[in-house]
Amino acid sequence: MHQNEIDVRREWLQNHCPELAVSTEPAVLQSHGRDWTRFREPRPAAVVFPEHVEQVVHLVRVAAEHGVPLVPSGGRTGLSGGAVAAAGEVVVSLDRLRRILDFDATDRTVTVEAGVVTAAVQAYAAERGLCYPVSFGAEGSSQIGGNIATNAGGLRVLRYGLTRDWVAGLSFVDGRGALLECNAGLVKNASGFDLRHLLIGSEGTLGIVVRAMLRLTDPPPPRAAMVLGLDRLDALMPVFRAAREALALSAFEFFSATALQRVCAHLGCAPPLAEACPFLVLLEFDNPDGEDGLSFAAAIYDRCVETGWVREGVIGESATQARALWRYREAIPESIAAATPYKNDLAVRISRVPDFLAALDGQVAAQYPELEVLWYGHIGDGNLHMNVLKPDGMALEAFEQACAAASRSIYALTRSFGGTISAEHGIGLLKQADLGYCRSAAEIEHMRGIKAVLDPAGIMNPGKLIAVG
Ligand code: S2G
Ligand code: ZN
Repeated sequence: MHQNEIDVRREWLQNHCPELAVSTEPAVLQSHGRDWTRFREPRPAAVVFPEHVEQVVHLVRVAAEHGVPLVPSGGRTGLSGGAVAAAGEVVVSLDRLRRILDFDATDRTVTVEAGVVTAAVQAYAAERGLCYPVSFGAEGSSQIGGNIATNAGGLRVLRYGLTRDWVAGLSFVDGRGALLECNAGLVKNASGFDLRHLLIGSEGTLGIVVRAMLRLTDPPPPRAAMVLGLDRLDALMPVFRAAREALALSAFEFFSATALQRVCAHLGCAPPLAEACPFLVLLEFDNPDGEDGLSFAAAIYDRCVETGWVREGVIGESATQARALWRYREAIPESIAAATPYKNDLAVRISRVPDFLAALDGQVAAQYPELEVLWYGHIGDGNLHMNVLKPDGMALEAFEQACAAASRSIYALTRSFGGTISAEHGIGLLKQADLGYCRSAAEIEHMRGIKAVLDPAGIMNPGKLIAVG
């Protein structure tokens, strides 16, 4: 978009939304015009900071009248370019919609505005003897509105499911500027389509989530964690099945030795095991009985070693020890960020993981012979993060093109296993052209139809998730 068009859009904002806080500072355009992806240069016309829901309603109403594209922006921790504004759009930051509006101990719900940070909800629940259990590395900066827009999953989906499972109600502004309240905390409500679940995972393309009523649950019992070293990928699922049969698992994570090397270099720490095993598993489980309860874990460990699935392992019995073990897994994204990773976020049914991993391993070696590939992810959910690291000397555009080309065959393989090309990071901008690898033409046509109803002017996060027209 040319500068004079951007200037016209800024003037439009000033004339139609004079009460709205607006920034056109280059630093703000840069920081708020993107998420964690680095493959597109942000170039929004402006960033607005509504302080009340009514301001969002008015902005969307006039934007729909004048065809002004809007990009909702939360914690900007997205990983598929869903919050990138690269074409003169107006970024709608939810940063200032940060109120905790209500708590009900009987319903066990907390009602928050969309800009409330995930970790703030977790702390608020804990102060009241409850727990908001959706947890992931970015929780200290991600916002509830963005978590809902991408149906964020994270580290304990195995036990608690996804954000979708914890939204008792939500309010959103649709593409015409209408404010809709969905479900309002009812446990049962058999009164037709549940629009709440349309908005969850819609990546800002159907409307802007402005409030949410979140379910809370009992705090977890004391937990312990184990890191196990494996020599072979095909040992992964037998270990998972053995652990799940004997322990009350809350997480079952996997990462490769190369990922661990990056973490140890980044944190300046020693690895968790004496020997360098090619694959590692971190599992977390309820351990209410402390030292006495570890006999089950020890028995599982012994069985896995005897069968040759596991070479060695370490247990973190206390909360502090378990946290130290978690750090090896949680620190992977930050440890590789400087290498501009190209992220594949794949998932297949859990039962298909062994064959899928074996097929993928071979294909990746063929597709990326010269590139460093890291594997990690939530194997307990069938979700695998395969990150390709950009070599220092390689230009970003050439790197992205090489990875995107290789991704097509990886997506085709994923499709052949009935899997998805985006397990939790969303489709956003970066995978929009590849949606057909995991959704049928008929589904995509209906998705377009739903968008046409909720966003008839096509101003909601255009170019993300589904190509319109
Ligand atoms: C994970 C977080 C983001 C990333 O660590 O499970 O979903 O960089 C990811 O992959
Ligand atoms: Zn993940």
